[in-house]
Amino acid sequence: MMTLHWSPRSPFVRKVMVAAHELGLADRIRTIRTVVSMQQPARQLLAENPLGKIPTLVLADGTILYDSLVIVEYLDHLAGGGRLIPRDGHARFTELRRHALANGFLDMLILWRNEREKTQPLPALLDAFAMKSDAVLAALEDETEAMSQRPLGLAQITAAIAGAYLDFRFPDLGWRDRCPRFSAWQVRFAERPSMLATRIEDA
Ligand SMILES: N[C@@H](CCC(=O)N[C@@H](CS)C(=O)NCC(=O)O)C(=O)O
Repeated sequence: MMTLHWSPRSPFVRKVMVAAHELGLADRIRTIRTVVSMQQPARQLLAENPLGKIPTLVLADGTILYDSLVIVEYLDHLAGGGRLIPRDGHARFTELRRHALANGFLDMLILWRNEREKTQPLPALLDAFAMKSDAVLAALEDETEAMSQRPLGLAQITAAIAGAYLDFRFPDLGWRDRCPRFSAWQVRFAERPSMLATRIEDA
């Protein structure tokens, strides 16, 4: 049995859990609720992951894995390899680059949310986040068709989770009206059992 430091709100944890469901490995993962905050690092977690972040996965033999990309690579390897991240060639690097786009978007959304919740957010930073977010959404809209023609993979999982995270934390952004193709694709993807089983919630 593997143990995953988990929270129902983290999009990175969700990425790992969606991958586990898609690979048929979810029942080999025990989740433990781990509360993290940038302002108050969780002491116990630091012993396992010095970065103090979730997801962090502890294997049966005590081996510790982070971050979410490494954990998904490991799960994919357990499931035979090359299933969510193609093994080689152009397909592999396109998958990883698209994952980096959606994952970098999530990293940025977390920083953006922190900034805008401050009593005195830096206007230049808020403008920069808005500008980059527009550019990422335009790229996702542009790439939706090509991405959706690929077999299920980590890029699709991460992009769909980013869309759901926008609904959850940035309902004011109006991304669905601005990205009709990405939005329609995301709605369909969100119906997968792996997505339904891992819905993000404020709990
Ligand atoms: N690059 C990391 C990002 C993980 C991450 O930022 N997790 C957040 C929760 S959504 C966290 O643990 N934050 C606590 C902190 O930054 O101290 C990954 O892909 O796993």
